[in-house]
Amino acid sequence: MDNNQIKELADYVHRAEKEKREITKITADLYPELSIDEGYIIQEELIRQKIAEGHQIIGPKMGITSEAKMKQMDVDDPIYGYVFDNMVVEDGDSISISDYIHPKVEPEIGFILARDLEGPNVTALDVLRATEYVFPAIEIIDSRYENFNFTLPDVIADNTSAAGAVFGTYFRKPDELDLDVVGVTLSINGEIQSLGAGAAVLGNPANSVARLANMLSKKGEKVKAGQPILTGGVTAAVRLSPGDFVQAEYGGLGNVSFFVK
Ligand code: 0L1
Ligand code: MG
Repeated sequence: MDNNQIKELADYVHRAEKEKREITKITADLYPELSIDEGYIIQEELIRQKIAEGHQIIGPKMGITSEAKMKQMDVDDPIYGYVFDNMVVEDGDSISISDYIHPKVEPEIGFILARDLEGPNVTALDVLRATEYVFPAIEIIDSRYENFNFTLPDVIADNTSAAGAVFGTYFRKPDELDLDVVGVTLSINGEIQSLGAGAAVLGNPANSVARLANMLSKKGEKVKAGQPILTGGVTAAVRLSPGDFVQAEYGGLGNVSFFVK
């Protein structure tokens, strides 16, 4: 893949995001041989384009972190992308469905580190020792591809479907909770739509941060202190509709909610 192709494919996904328009996945016919490494090269170009347009990275996010999703996509590794400043939704605020294509939500456990973590060989214990706070969050995912139909390299190129993040404000030290048994319910208009526990995220969300540090180390990068990190969906994602009141309730880690107009 040459530089022109990288730019064209990043632009293809970026324009779909800006125009809130579904596109056919890259591997359908534009570039069927797209590899995982090339997916990340396109993601990096997409990130460069966003930064050039004045947007800022808020923090990293992990995706495909449940056994079920990994099996479904036949992969051994989770994937990562980035939440940008224009994706952040205040807890309790409203979003407009017209700002998205076909959004879904998933409750996640967030981390903020007190110090940078650099792989390889970072463990969950290293993560817990380096963690300042954990907090509740909801991620809004909105694949730019038709019907969320993609291969792993496609979704990596599309910044792992990142579209929104609602960061809760209930902060806890990691030793105040057993993160693997923190229960979460995701309700829409008061009815539970999906539920799970922290262990759904690679056994423990701290493992997700460790995997992120180890994957980033291959590019000479690290997980930075102070950035909110989304560790991956604790439950299955649920599709949004106008009029929805979305609430994630966590055992011992507070609530996060927002409205859909
Ligand atoms: O955050 C996630 O787990 C989403 C990763 C991409 C897969 C999807 O869009 O369903
Ligand atoms: Mg997610």
